[in-house]
Amino acid sequence: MPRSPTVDMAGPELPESHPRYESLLTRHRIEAGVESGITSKQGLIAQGRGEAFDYLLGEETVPSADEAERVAAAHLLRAEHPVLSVNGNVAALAPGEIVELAEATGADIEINLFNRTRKRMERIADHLGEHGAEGVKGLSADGRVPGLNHERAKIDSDGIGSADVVLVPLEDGDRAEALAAMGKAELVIDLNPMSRSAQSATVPIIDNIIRAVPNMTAYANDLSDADRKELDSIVDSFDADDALAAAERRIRNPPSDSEV
Ligand code: PTJ
Repeated sequence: MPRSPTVDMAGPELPESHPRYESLLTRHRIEAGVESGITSKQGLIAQGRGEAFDYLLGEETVPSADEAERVAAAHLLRAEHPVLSVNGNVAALAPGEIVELAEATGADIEINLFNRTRKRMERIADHLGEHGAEGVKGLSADGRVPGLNHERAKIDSDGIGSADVVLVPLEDGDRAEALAAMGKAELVIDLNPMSRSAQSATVPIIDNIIRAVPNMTAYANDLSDADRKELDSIVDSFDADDALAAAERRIRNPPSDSEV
């Protein structure tokens, strides 16, 4: 069963009973992120795109996404060097949740921005630090993703550069494809099952980041005693095309009220 997200940064006067509580809370976090220089203005547009798909998915973690989140947790646990990539939207929406996932899986956290400025990088690093992150990577940028000519190509050689498994939430398609070409297993969180990032992922997670990350952490904790054989079998049983098709089916055929 999917777990509810922890909501520790409630917006102004937002009663939890409000039917659109989660959606309004998410908007509030993005707005606050833009105001504090963490999230880019383009992040507002990305948020709107995501919301439209979330609405179509019923604003809940559908069973295929729940399965993908368990599989992603297994990938992170068996990785030699897992890294969680963070951009301005991720930092605003789920900073504490990312830190908890890193702790549960032994992953590094690396900031990677499309609209990269030194100031934003530092603000995001400070913000993650306030949520308990240590040793956040991304600032040295001594490595490159081959085949990309924008700021997202900049990576740390001891971070994403040497990672075998990378979580890339709210990614753009170019970089997702380039990281896949580097041979990394990519866990992509994206509400749009038709996006290039989701399509090129080893594990596409078609869910809202604010639900997906806490659920992955819960699964990582459940699986903390699992041996390599069990983790391998969880990973091997997953079919990315099936997961994408299931999400698309759900969008095209929402359950009727009587089935919910
Ligand atoms: O902080 P920066 O400078 O690195 O910029 C980050 C953004 C997000 C602005 C940049 O990567 C961008 O423009 O992204 P796109 O191309 O708009 O893609 C964002 C994808 O994330 C879209 O497919 C959305 O459907 C999806 N998305 C948006 N909000 C969420 C989401 N997926 C999961 N959870 C969300 N809350």
